[in-house]
Amino acid sequence: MDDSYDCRSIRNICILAHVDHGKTTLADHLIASSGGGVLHPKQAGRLRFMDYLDEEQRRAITMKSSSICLQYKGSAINLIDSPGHMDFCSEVSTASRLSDGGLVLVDAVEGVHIQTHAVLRQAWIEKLTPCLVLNKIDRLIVELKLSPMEAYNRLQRIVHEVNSIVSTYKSEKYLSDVDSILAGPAGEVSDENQDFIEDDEEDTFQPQKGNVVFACALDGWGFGICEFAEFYASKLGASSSSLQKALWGPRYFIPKTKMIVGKKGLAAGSKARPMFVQFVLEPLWQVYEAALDVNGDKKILEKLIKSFNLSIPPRELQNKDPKLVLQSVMSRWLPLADAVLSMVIKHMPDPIAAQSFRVSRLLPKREILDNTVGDSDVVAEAEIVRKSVETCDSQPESPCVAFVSKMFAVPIKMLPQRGVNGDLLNNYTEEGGSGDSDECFLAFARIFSGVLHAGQKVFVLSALYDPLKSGDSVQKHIQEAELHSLYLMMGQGLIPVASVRAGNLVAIRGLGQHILKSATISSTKNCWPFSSMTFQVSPTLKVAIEPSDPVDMAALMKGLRLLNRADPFVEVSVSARGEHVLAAAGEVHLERCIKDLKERFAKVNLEISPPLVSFRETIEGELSNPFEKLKSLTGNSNYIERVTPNGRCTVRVHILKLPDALTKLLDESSDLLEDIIAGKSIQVKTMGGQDDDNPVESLRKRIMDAVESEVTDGNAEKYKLLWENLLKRIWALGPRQVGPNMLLLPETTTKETGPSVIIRSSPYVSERLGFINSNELELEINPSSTNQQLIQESESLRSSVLSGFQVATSAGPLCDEPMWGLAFVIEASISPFESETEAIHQQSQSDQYGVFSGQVMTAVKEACKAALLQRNPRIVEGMYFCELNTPTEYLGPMYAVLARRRARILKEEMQEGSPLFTVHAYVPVAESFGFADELRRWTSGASSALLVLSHWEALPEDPFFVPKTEEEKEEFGDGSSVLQNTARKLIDGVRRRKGLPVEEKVVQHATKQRTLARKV
Ligand SMILES: Nc1nc2c(ncn2[C@@H]2O[C@H](COP(=O)(O)OP(=O)(O)OP(=O)(O)O)[C@@H](O)[C@H]2O)c(=O)[nH]1
Ligand SMILES: [Mg+2]
Repeated sequence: MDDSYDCRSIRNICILAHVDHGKTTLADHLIASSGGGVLHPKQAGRLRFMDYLDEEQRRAITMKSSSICLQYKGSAINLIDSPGHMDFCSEVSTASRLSDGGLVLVDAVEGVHIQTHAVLRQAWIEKLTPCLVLNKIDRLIVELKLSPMEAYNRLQRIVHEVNSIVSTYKSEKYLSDVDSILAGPAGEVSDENQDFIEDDEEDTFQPQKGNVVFACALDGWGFGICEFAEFYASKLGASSSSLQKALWGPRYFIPKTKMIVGKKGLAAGSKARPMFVQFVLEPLWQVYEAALDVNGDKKILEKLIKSFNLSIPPRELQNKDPKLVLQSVMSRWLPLADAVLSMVIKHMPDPIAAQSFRVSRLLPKREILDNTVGDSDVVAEAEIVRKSVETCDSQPESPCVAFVSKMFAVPIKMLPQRGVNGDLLNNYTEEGGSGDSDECFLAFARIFSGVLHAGQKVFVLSALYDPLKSGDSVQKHIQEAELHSLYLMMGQGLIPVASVRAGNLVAIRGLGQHILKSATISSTKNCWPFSSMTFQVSPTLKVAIEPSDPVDMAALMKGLRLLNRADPFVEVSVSARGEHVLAAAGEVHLERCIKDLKERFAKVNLEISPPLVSFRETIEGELSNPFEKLKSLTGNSNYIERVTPNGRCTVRVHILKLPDALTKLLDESSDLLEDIIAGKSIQVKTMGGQDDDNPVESLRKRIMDAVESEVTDGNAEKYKLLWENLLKRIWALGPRQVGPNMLLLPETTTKETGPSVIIRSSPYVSERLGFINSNELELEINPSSTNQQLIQESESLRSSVLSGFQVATSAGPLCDEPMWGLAFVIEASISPFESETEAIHQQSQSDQYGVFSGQVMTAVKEACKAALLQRNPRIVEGMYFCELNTPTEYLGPMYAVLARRRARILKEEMQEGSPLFTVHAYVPVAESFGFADELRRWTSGASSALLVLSHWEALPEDPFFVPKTEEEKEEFGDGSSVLQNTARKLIDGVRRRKGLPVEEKVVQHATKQRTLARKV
């Protein structure tokens, strides 16, 4: 083993940015500068080396993250280029998990965009150390023709905006990226308060500290403030460190006194420009003018070449194309790779420093409160493993731990033909089971501790593995595997290596059968799995797929299996109706998946259904006075009643719409809620760093805030009290235990009528969330009844009530879609048998109506569904937040496209200093398919749109409003006389797709309805 191994000289970094801001172009220059003949400097910026897939080159966007190992001045830099397109945002998660630092790029002309928010957030979540690269500075000069002063203001604004975004993440102010965008442009700064911005010590990105580079990746130049500070130090007679502080912000140079002063030090009416403008931007602008302007003063170039002693071949200087001349001068004067890589080495941590900082995110400390499980040896060893991850221990004898952030498929013929020792390999031999495929699966991984060897036997731990538990339930989360070979990644190229030490990235072959998407690899069983990665969105675009020729079904299924493994984000499932459903992040992603399926994995022709859009069902919100509705919930009227066929159980259901903010909160916190409800955070507590806050407490506070956000009138106090009472009665959430619907217990004061007994439970969820503390909990369940047998029976029926609620909330009455934002108070009371004989008779009854527990479940389900129908049902649809950039002349066609898609415009704004208009809008998911294409067609490709899933929104329309409509009219109505009922159309669409009867409903009285069913 190489003894000169120096972990301190390694940097693991990724490039993150909005789509098209120049990541892959920047990567080209970094690769070219590291030599080794991988990429000739002449091709840098044009080849887009890391976009090696055909589809990436064709579309000119990156679709996956891939890594390359670079050498720079004695350091080894593992660089990961990530995609910026929303559809591939999962690749940003996988890239940032394996990196310690993130180069965040922002296009100086376009400024901060949706994905900029998203990548900053990802970097924050994964505890990366970020540095900023303001790219495409050339566009400010050549395209926008800004003056140096205007350019400075713009750059300063971008830096400020990026800083504000990071600070909102620090303060955890926003739940989602869309929230933070909607909160308004953080960077709105007027000239007067620019002094204020400059001096904020808390800012993450500060050019004067050296973690911001100004660049033009296309032409290969870039610089940080320090490059200029050093150059001017001797000229201005100041130290380079004091210059470095002065070259950004409102600092001015007074030539007479050779003093640097702030704004106050300027004489009144002084025309002095900030030093950054005077000493950095103006010379740049001069060089550009000299080179590109036909009448430009060519002497300036000569002077520059001389004073910086640049060696430029005369052939290049005499080139007829002024752009090429400029490029060869600029890239030698301010070489991009030097500026960026020296910043990386100086400001980004090596693996040892990084892992000690990131360990609280990667492997949170587990505090075992329950001493009855596991034994102390296991705990002690797991702690040793954690320590060695924390210190990035690369000794061969220390435990070996690696994390696989994704699996990727490589055609077998692309694998290296020769092994580490130059021996010829037969690549087709192993991979047990998948020998019939031409694809080989490699794991994209990072070693966090110890040394990984080819041929080593390791344990593969899934995220659910718990070293303290044994038995079958845990066995399925741990597997043994033998690593076949290890490769260093050079973009597409793979170099076989015998072993890899902690702190490095590696591609591993031999885990294809063991890992689906991500996993922890460890040399010991006594290791906790790494915490799961977070993804910005979930795959929402679903289609059903079938082979054109039914004979190919087996090939399709195998193809889907391979695709599911090869793409970290795709979801493959089989629907209740037996269709194979593929869920992708968006249209571009879906298109690539289908192409991969057809050409690589299944190799058969496929039929793709139109997108399957999901909806939610709810009731009309209480617009005017939520308080009144809330009161009625506790009253004795306004309920739906269902009785079991055997007459022994009466179910009464009250329904209430939750405040929107609460629904949103419950929906977005589902992961946390799942842990809390499963009791995880009680047994296993995370410690250290920012995780110190008690998550339960902060969630509880946010729930209260969400509830209070709804009231505006004078009843606030009463309303709050009522809610406090309700929040103490949460028995369960649904569907699937964590959804945004609540099952509330009847009030404790609710009395049984006669000898019957109400099925009650403890308010389990309230208890977990801490709305009710354990001594309050000792409520006497069913105090009034003395019939022990009946009480026992009621206890055994609890799960029936729960399942009834879960089933009802997972498929509502409108079109079998999940319910949304509803609370149900379910009062199910059972009465005793009237006589002994009846009890005996029960056996035969159970034959007639099914078992009693089943009857109760059905009654609860039916009552919940009926309650929804009775109370002004509404359909809820998913909304995309859409950001469009359009040149002014195409505004007309753009608005036309938006109008056809039922879009709601939120903001329209001219981008300062550019001919582009930025429009923010909400577009319903149901209307979004083909949106980007249509927009491109109508605006000749000038307008671009990015969609992010934003929120759920109820259509205000009553789906049953139109009393009698012929179906044709609904479908093809001209919209002149009969108003198109969109809600109804959506519901019928889903019902038809699901094969449910499409009904003509006439609601005459809220409680009475007539149903004319007609099968379509
Ligand atoms: N004018 C100018 N154009 C640039 C600069 N850097 C990149 N570009 C252009 O911007 C476009 C996008 O560049 P890419 O490097 O593919 O962008 P990306 O960020 O990798 O894009 P995705 O990976 O798809 O998110 C290309 O046409 C580049 O030539 C620059 O500094 N100035
Ligand atoms: Mg790219």
